[in-house]
Parts: sequence; C-alpha cells; structure tokens
Amino acid sequence: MSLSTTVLGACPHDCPDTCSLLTTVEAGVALRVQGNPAHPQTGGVLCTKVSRYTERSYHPERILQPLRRAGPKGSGHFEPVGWDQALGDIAARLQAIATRCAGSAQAILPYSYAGTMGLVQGESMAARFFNKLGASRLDRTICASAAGEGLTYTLGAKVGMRVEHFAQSALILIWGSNAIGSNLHFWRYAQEAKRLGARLVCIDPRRSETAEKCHEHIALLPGTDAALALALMHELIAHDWLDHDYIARHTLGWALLRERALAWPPERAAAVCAIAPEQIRALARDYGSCAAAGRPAAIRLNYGMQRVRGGGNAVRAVAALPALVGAWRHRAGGLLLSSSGEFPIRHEALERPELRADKAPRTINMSSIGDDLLRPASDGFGPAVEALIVYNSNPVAVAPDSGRVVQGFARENLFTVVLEHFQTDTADYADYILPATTQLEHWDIHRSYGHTDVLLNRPAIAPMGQAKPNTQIFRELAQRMGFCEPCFEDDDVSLCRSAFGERVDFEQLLATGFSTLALPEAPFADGGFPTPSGKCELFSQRLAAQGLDGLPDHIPNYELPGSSADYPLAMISPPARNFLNSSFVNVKSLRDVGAEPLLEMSAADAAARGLESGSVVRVFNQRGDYRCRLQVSARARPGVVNGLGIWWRKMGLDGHNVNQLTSQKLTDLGRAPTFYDCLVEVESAQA
Ligand SMILES: Nc1nc2c(c(=O)[nH]1)N[C@H]1C(S)=C(S)[C@@H](COP(=O)(O)OP(=O)(O)OC[C@H]3O[C@@H](n4cnc5c(=O)[nH]c(N)nc54)[C@H](O)[C@@H]3O)O[C@H]1N2
Ligand SMILES: Nc1nc2c(c(=O)[nH]1)N[C@H]1C(S)=C(S)[C@@H](COP(=O)(O)OP(=O)(O)OC[C@H]3O[C@@H](n4cnc5c(=O)[nH]c(N)nc54)[C@H](O)[C@@H]3O)O[C@H]1N2
Ligand code: SF4
Ligand SMILES: [Mo]
Repeated sequence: MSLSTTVLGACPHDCPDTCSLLTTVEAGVALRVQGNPAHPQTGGVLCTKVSRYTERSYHPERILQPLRRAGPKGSGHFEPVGWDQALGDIAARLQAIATRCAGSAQAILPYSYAGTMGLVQGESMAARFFNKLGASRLDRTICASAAGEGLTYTLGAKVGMRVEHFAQSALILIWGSNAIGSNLHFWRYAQEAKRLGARLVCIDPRRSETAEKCHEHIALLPGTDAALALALMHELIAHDWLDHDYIARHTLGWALLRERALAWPPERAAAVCAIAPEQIRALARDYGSCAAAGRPAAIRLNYGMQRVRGGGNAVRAVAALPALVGAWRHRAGGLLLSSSGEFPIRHEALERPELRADKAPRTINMSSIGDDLLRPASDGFGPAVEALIVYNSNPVAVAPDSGRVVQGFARENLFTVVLEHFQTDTADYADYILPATTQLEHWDIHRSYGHTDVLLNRPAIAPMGQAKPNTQIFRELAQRMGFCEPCFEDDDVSLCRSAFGERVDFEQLLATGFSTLALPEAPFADGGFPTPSGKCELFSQRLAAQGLDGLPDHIPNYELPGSSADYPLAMISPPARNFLNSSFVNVKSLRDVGAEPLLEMSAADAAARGLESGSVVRVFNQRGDYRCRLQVSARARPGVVNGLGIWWRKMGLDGHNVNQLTSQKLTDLGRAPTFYDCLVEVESAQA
C-alpha cells in the first residue's frame, strides 16, 4: 500500500483569485486537487473548473509528443516526430529568417497570453529567447490594457483596496463583474458583508448569476458606464455629498471635472444608458449618503466594462468616484480593479531585455493579429510576419474577427509553432505542435490580480509523456540557435527565486506555498497616490500632453445600439461560468453543463423575430456569421444579446465561435479589443 502525499501549488489560470492548491499524489499519480484551507484567500474552496484539474491533466487527448504537420494547413492532421528533429528543424527555420539581413528577425513573432499566469512558464525563458533573437515584440492587450491604462492615469498604478476588506463594506458596487463566475473568492467577502447588512448593487447589461443575487441590478447598455459615472458625480454635487477636504488635499483637476459632470444630469445619462433616471438618483443617494455618513462605500470594478471603444475613459470616470466622497479614508472603502501593481516583480531579471543589445524590434498588437498576419512588408510595418511561436494562448479562438485571424493562420508561407496541452483551434494551424507540461508537472511562481499574496507552485507529478515545461522548450531552442549566455541555463527553481529576489521570503513560500505582501491597510487614506502629482488625477496632464482629453468622458461605442437598421442588437460575449476563456471547453464533464454554445435573448426581441427558445439561430453582421442555440432568457435585456464564450470553433455548431462577429477596432486607451462593442442581427438558422 502506497502512502499519499499532498503537494502545494497555485492555480495557474487567468482568474483574479489565484487559489492555493493541494494536490493529493499517490504512487506518482495526482488523485485530486483541492483548495488549501490554510490559505485565507482560498479558504479551502476551488471553483468547479479547477476541481476538475486532474481530469484536464490526464485528459486522453493531451498532446504528449511533438507533432509535425502532415496535411494542408489547418487540416489538423499531424504525425509524431522526435524532439531532436522538431527542435532542430524549428531552430533552422528561425535561424534562416533571423540571419537574412539586419532586422530580419522581426519577421518572427511570439504570441502568448495568460494560459498560465505563472511568471516562469510565462515570460521568463521565452522572453529571453525572443529578446536575444531580436524578434518582434508583442503588445499584450487582449484582456485588460484599456482599464489598466485608465486606472494608471487616475490612481497611478494597478492598485487599490485589499480584497479582504470588502467584508466590512457597507455598500458594494459590483461594476462590470460577474463575480460568482469569474471572481468567486471576492464574492465570498461580499456575501460576508451582505450578512452584516451591506447593500450590494450590480451594474451589468446582463442579469448575471451575480446580478440576480444583489439588492439592485442596473442593466445599462454596454459601453455607457462613463455616462452613468458622470451622472453620479452630478448628483454628488447637487446634494453636496462630497468630501471637500479630501478633494482639496488629495485630488487634481476637480474644478474641471465638476464642470463636465454638471453637463450630465440623470435624465441625460438615463437616455444614453437606457435605464430609468430614478435608478441613477437612487444609486447616487446610496453611494453619496453612505460615504457622507462615514460608512465604507466600495467598488469592485472589473474588466467587463472596458471591452468597448470608451473603456479606458469609463474606468477613469469610475475610478474618480471614491476620491470625491472620501471613500478611501476607510480600509473597506475605495475601489479595486486589479492588485497586480502591488507586486514587486523583477521583470528585468526574468526577461533580460539587455539581450536585445542594439536591436530595436517593432511591436505588434496581439489584438489585431488578424490584420497583422495578412500585412505585406512595408515601410511603416517592416517585414511581413513569417514565423509565429504561440504559447499560453489560443488566438484562433480568442482573438477578435476570427475570419481574418483564420485567414492569417492559413497562410502557406507562415511557419507556426504551437506549445500546447491540447490540439486547440490554433494548434490545428501549426507546422509543429510541442507538448507542454501542465501546472501539476512544473515549477512556477505567481502573483495575483485580485489579492496580494505571492504563491509558489511545486510540481506534483513528473511530466507526462514527452511533455516539457515552456522554459525547457525555449532553453533547448536557445541551445540549438547557439545562444550561449549563461542565463539560458538557469533552472526553473532559480527562475522562481529571481522573480522577487529578496523582496519575498522564498523559504516561507517553500514551506507554506504563499506569502502575503506587507501593505498599508487603507492605501490612500492620506492620499499618496502613485501618480506624478501624488494625487488622484481627475484631470491628467499626461493625457493632455498626448493631445488627448485630460478629463474622463463618455465615448459612445463604435457600433452604437440604434445606429444600424441591419444590425439592431448589441452583442456582448462574457465568459461561460464553467470555462476559463477557451480552456476547459474540451473537458467533457464541464462541457456537459452547457453542451452547446448559447445566445441569450430577451423575450421581446425573440418575439419580434419569431424565434423560439431552444432553436438554432444564425447570428450575423458584416464580419461573418455564427450558429448557436437560442435561449430566451431574462438574463438578456431588450436590445442586447449575450453570446456566452469562448467555445472552441471546432466544437461549435458550424466550426465558428462568437469571435467570428467581433471586430479588431481598438479602445480609446490601451490599444485593447472591443469585444463587447459589436452589433448583430439574429434570425432562424433555417431562414
Ligand atoms: N469562470 C470564468 N472565470 C473567469 C474567466 C472565464 O472565462 N471563466 N475569465 C478570466 C479572465 S481572462 C478575465 S479577464 C476575467 C473577466 O471577468 P470580468 O473582469 O468580470 O469581465 P467579464 O467576465 O468580461 O465581464 C463581467 C461582466 O461585465 C458585463 N459587461 C459587459 N459589458 C459591459 C459594460 O459595457 N458595462 C458593464 N458595466 N458591464 C458589462 C458582462 O455582462 C459580465 O457579466 O475573469 C476571469 N475569470
Ligand atoms: N468574444 C470574446 N473573446 C474574448 C474574451 C471575451 O470575453 N469575449 N475575453 C478575452 C480575454 S479577457 C482574454 S484574457 C483572452 C484569453 O485568451 P487566452 O489567454 O488565449 O486564453 P485561453 O483561451 O484560456 O487559452 C490559453 C491556452 O494556453 C494553454 N496553456 C495553459 N497552460 C499552459 C502552459 O503551461 N504551457 C503552454 N504552452 N500552454 C498552456 C491552454 O491549454 C490554452 O489552450 O480571450 C479574450 N477573448
Ligand atoms: S480558476 Fe480562479 S477560482 Fe478557480 S481555482 Fe483557479 S484561481 Fe481559484
Ligand atoms: Mo482576461
């Protein structure tokens, strides 16, 4: 009888909660993954998806050996090949591109995102490799950069309230967040606050799992949050629910913002948001009078509200609110969007930008990969992309305007390597698929964007089959390319150590799996914002200096509801609760929950089109079409349909997913995609 052991780990997924994991291992086999009860943020609880992590790691379709294309591009036909041959051929192909002439290595592009959030299996050895090569750099904008920039221009960094203090808030605005689906461990704190008498308000076009459990749900049209925030300011001014002392001492530009807000009476915003003016007045009263009474008013802002043209400005407008009412004075008041800026990560030590030496490669935006793969060489752009190395991402499924993305990946003269666990939509287009380890099989170190603990992940089992960690694949590629700097030999434990250096106690991480950053309880109670002025910058000189509006404003969507007779419905495509972006779509027990891609539509919109719940519909616009099952549902407000994401294209009804419809237009700040700024029409699939 073999003894079982438990191994401390960290959830690698792109989720603000970064849970501490306990994996039970017996005879070299991981039996189950559980939440670590000793980690307060995890509280012993995992979401449904990651409770199935062993099912994902031991999935019969795991890629466990290198594969080489054995059919036309995109056919998905591959043959096994040895590591030596695969790496040798890949290195030779990259070498030929890189040595052609000065700057030609820019024809090579890495494409990665947050398939794992680990700092080591993310951008460490991979970044070193591409830096040394002089490859094009990737602008990693696909998720959070509009909000990230908006927040940074206002508060100075991606910082804010500590999540645990929401448990003591008297009022919580859950703004652009389906916490029950995407931020479960925050929701636990919100529930605690609710039990203690807090009022919960959800601001979301969709009546999400979270919205239905709040006291109030404000179902505004997508892309109208700045109008709502400006009208709230209008009411704060009209009723003098302002903290004049805090404004005078710790903000910059209030006189200017005040003037702009006075142009937004509730009636004007209500017309833009398509909600009742009374809902805006009531929310302003809740927020203003709560703070004025010295009770903590908190905002959990999230990324759902910034996937539209004006997303950056909307975040600026919302992020101004806590300073106006002095909510930051209390540790349970203020705002949290992301805590990632709190972590003292030594990115230079991990990525080694000095390896670029005198090379100054261009940067390509991952959110416009569809267009960029199809661009010929030109003076402005540089060389056409000839080689693409994808890891930790599934762009064919997740990038906007997939019609164009697929066309780019299908180019016969594009050499594509995909490091993956599974044969995803993207892997289908690879010339080589290289088998990567999962979190159970490698070392890593993690920050969080929802709490302020560092977590260490130890391998629980040996790499499966011939799989290798991303780091090892890039180490071996570097060796074959003749990169002889000693940093290409650093092992994964050394990389974990170097991520924070002396700034985090590594021995404690080895012992307990996590370490909490020492941070002030109420970060801005006495101002001290990390902006150039040290104040909350309601007016941003830095934006004005770029010729942009220094004040936040409502910027209407590119695809404004009501502006097109052909496409009268606004479509948003937030995540389905049981998937993590496009990860887990191939885990059968999770797919069985919502066996097919769904479109939620209000009863009024369905009746107007003669559509029945359960029927297959065609959703379409000028960019393409997509078939899925209609669900007539109170979760959808009139005028807005919800196309829950992000299915693998090949598991959909017609080999497409919702991104067939989304556009490559970018946000006002941060060069991010506008997934939720998208007009469509829906008809019966029989039509
Ligand atoms: N279960 C699960 N959890 C996840 C993910 C997942 O795929 N599945 N994805 C992870 C990732 S990568 C991220 S970035 C986060 C995303 O999680 P969030 O940051 O919460 O963002 P979204 O899920 O995109 O959207 C949240 C809510 O915003 C609403 N929304 C859409 N448009 C607007 C708008 O214009 N205004 C307002 N106020 N609300 C709007 C949506 O209906 C949705 O309910 O979650 C992470 N966690
Ligand atoms: N329509 C629509 N589109 C969206 C969104 C939306 O809300 N609506 N959300 C957007 C957002 S917020 C985001 S963050 C992006 C997410 O887009 P991605 O970051 O591409 O996320 P995933 O779809 O989960 O794909 C990650 C892939 O990485 C692989 N992977 C995981 N760990 C490892 C590893 O250790 N090594 C290697 N080599 N591979 C690994 C997984 O198997 C998976 O296939 O999608 C965006 N796309
Ligand atoms: S996906 Fe999020 S909630 Fe689920 S285990 Fe991972 S960190 Fe925790
Ligand atoms: Mo994301």
